Amino acid sequence: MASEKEAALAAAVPPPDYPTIFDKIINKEIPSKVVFEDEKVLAFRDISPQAPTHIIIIPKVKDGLTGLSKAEERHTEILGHLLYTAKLIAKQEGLEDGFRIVINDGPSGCQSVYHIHVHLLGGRQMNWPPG
Ligand code: IU
Repeated sequence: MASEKEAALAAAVPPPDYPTIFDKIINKEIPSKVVFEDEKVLAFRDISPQAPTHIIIIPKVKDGLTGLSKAEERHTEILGHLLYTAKLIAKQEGLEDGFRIVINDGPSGCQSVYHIHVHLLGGRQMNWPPG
C-alpha cells in the first residue's frame, strides 16, 4: 500500500464536484466506524489511524469545498461547525489532556482525498514540528 505521502503526490487534484470515497462513506455504500453524525457532518474512525484516536470529520455536502484552499465566504458556517464538532468528539473520546487538529491541503499538504476533512488525533503525545 502506498504511503500517505505517495498517495497525495500521485492523486491528481480533481474538479470541485468530483465524487470521492467519502461520498460512499456518507451514503453508507461502504462501511465506516461512525462516532458522530448530525444533519451537517459525519465523523468516523480513520481506516489507517496515526494515533490511538484518529477521527475524520467531514461535511455531508461538499459544496465545492474540496479543501480549505477552496473556501469561500459561504463556507464559514460549515468550517466552524467542523471545528466545533471536533471539540465535541475530543470530549466524547476522553481526550482531556489535549489533541491535535489537522487539515491537509493540496499535494504539498499531503492531501489525498479531495473532500475537505478535519483530522482529530489524540491518545498519545504529539511531536513538533509535524512531518
Ligand atoms: P488526507 O488529509 O487527504 O491525507 O486524509 C485522508 C484520510 O482518509 C487518511 O488519513 C486516510 O487514512 C483516510 N481514509 C479513510 O479513513 N477511509 C478510506 O476509505 C480512505 C481514506 I480511501
